[in-house]
Amino acid sequence: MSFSATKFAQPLPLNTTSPRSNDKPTLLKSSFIGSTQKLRSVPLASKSNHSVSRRRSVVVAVSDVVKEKKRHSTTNLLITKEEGLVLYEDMVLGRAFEDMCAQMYYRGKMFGFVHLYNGQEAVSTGFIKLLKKDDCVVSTYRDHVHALSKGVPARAVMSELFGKTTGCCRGQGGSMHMFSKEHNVLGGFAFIGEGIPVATGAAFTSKYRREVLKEADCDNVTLAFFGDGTCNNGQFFECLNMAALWKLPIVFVVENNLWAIGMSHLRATSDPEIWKKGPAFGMPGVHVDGMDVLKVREVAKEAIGRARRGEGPTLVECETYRFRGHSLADPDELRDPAEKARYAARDPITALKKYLFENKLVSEQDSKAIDKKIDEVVEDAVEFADESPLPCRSQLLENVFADPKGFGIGPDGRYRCEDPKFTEGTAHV
Ligand SMILES: Cc1ncc(C[n+]2csc(CCOP(=O)(O)OP(=O)(O)O)c2C)c(N)n1
Ligand SMILES: [Mg+2]
Repeated sequence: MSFSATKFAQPLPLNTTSPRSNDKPTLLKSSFIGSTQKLRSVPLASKSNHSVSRRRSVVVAVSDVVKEKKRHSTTNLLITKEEGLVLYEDMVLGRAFEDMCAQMYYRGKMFGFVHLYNGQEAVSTGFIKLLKKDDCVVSTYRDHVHALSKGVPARAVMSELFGKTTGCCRGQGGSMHMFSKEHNVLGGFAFIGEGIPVATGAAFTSKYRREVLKEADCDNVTLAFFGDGTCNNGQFFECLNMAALWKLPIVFVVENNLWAIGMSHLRATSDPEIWKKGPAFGMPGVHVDGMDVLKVREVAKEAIGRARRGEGPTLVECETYRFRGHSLADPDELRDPAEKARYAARDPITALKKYLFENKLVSEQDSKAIDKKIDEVVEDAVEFADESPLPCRSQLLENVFADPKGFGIGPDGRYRCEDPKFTEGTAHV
């Protein structure tokens, strides 16, 4: 099975023409992202057009990928018990960790903006749990759970949020800047789209090592996670172009949660079906139900496999939803309660649990044991973070490139911050 096989149908007609003034937009009935709004589209180009058929060959409907997999499977199951337990544990960790963050934030333990991932767990788990240690992950400001899925310990993530020296960035990054060289988490990024070129560069590094430096065993893959709002940013298009041009081992994972802060995706984007932008650059574009970890995982397997085999990048649009406001400072009053309720009913953790129980892969006892273990992990992370020391004041000057006032490393090799003017007019440190 491959994304490039022509037998897979596309979910909606591929829009290959630009709107002409006399072309009346047509309304396409679509269940796209569960919205009640209808998508606007333009008339299709002629079917005989060569480039249209070439592009169509790289577009896949995920439901067909999953059906195909089921057809070839003797057990009809998409996962083993062991795999099911790993997925469930990772998703429960993500949810419990974020719920605890909310509590700690409101108790004043964290500073700055904190963006939670509740509702989107199937995307992080479905993709990242398939990675090898040397593979890279690049995230956004909604990054705690990506870091956890990639193996950064809960203690290190919580301490980072508390601004403590034991955090994965020694307390200097905070919520939006999770980074771990050891785990190849190349950062959370506060500016939207900023991580995409970093991820493209990481993928370029893998290819360079394999093809130029002749490191034959270097088959590392990079996953770039970002949101729907970010797909209207130029860096997204520039990187799709470079990745396709150089056949880089990267997967662009769009977490389409329908909203960019308070801006609806359908209002902000000329063509809201983001997956279509892959074929426009000559790479497969896939749309998947991001509330279903098993579907995400099937698509992720194929996309990561393609990248690892040197077949190039894939764009995957995961239809998902965030269960909380944009950040913990957002009262979340803009979104329609009915929309929220509709997605709450599709909670990805509840859905996985149902699948595991119905197929007798996991017992209620197994799942309760995992819930208890995760509660302990999260409690322990909070205690650890709370008891950890704050960084010393001089740490502020570390990793600062420019040193216009003569601060920084002194002749004795130590950091200097003794000038009293340093803190004048700024926060007390
Ligand atoms: C370059 C840049 N422009 C604007 C912002 C302000 N901003 C912060 S979050 C956000 C919305 C992003 O939405 P989306 O990509 O859908 O991600 P989500 O928050 O839904 O995960 C914007 C515009 C920013 N952080 N960076
Ligand atoms: Mg969004």
